[in-house]
Amino acid sequence: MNIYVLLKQVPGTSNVKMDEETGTMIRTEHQNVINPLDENALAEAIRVKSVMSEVKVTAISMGPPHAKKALREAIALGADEAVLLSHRGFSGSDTLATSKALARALAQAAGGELGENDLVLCGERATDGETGQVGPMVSGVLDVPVVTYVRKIVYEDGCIVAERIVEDGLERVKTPLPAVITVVKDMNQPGFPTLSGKLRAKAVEIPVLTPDELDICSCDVGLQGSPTRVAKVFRPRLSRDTIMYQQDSAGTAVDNLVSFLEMREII
Ligand SMILES: Cc1cc2nc3c(=O)[nH]c(=O)nc-3n(C[C@H](O)[C@H](O)C(O)COP(=O)(O)OP(=O)(O)OC[C@H]3O[C@@H](n4cnc5c(N)ncnc54)[C@H](O)[C@@H]3O)c2cc1C
Repeated sequence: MNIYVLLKQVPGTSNVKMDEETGTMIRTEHQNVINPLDENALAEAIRVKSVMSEVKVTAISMGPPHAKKALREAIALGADEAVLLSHRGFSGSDTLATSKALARALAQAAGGELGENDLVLCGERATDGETGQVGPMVSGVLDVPVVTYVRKIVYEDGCIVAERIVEDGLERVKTPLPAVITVVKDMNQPGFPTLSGKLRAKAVEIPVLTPDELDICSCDVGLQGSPTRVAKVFRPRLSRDTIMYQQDSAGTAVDNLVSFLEMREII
C-alpha cells in the first residue's frame, strides 16, 4: 500500500504576513512549521505502516525551497520518502492551481495514476489559507472519492471505513481505494522524531520538481493558472465609542441603556 501525505509548511499562526500589493502571502524561512493537521495525517500514515506490511509513506509538499525543512521533519517522524514541488512558476497558486500541481505529483509518484492500493491523506485545512479546499479539489482533479473531517480509519476488505465528524454526531463511510481522506485533530496525537529518523532525514535526498518535470502546463499553475483574485488585502481598523452610564441607581442606568438600545433599533 502507498500512502501519500500532503503536507504544507505554514507560518506559526500569529505570523501570517501579506503582500498588500499582490495579495499573496509573504513566505519567509522564519518560524515555519508543518501545518498541525498535516502532522495528524502523517501520524496516521505512520500508524497504518506500523500495523500493516508493505506500506510506503511519501510526503509531498508544494512551496518555496525552505519547505524542504518540513519534509525532512516528516522523514524524521517516519515517512519513507518526500517530494517538493518548488519553482517560480508555482508561486501565487490559488487552491485550484495548487490542487492541480499536487494531483499531477501524486499521479506521477504512483507511476501514472493512483491505483487500488493508494491512499492520500491530508489535513482538513491549513492554518494560513484556511480554505479547506485542497483535499476535495485534489480528489476532483484525480476523479477519486474524498472523505472529509475524518477522525478514524480502518482498512477492511481492500476498502477504507472512515469515521467522520458531522454537525450532529458521527458518520461512518466506506470507500474503495484510491481515495483522498482529510483528517481532523481528533485523529491521533502526533509523535516525536526518533534519533534514527533524524539521521535519515539529514542524509536523504529530496527531489525538487518543477512544472516542466511534472509535465503540467505553466498556464495551469502560478498566478496564470489561478482564477482567484485577491482584490485587496488590508488590516481592518477597529474603532469603538464607549458610553459610560454612571448613575446613582442601577435602575436609572438600565433605563438609559434601554433607551439607547431602542434609539439604535436594537430592541
Ligand atoms: C490569508 C490567505 C488567504 C488565502 N485565500 C485564498 C482564497 O481565498 N482562495 C484561494 O484559492 N487561495 C487562497 N489562498 C492561497 C492558498 O493558501 C494556497 O492556494 C494554498 O496552497 C492552499 O490553500 P489553503 O492554505 O487554503 O489549504 P487548505 O485547503 O486549507 O489545506 C488543506 C490541506 O491540503 C494540503 N495542502 C494545502 N496546500 C498544500 C501545499 N502547498 N502543499 C502540500 N499540501 C497542501 C494540506 O494537507 C492541508 O492540510 C490564501 C492564502 C492565505 C495565506
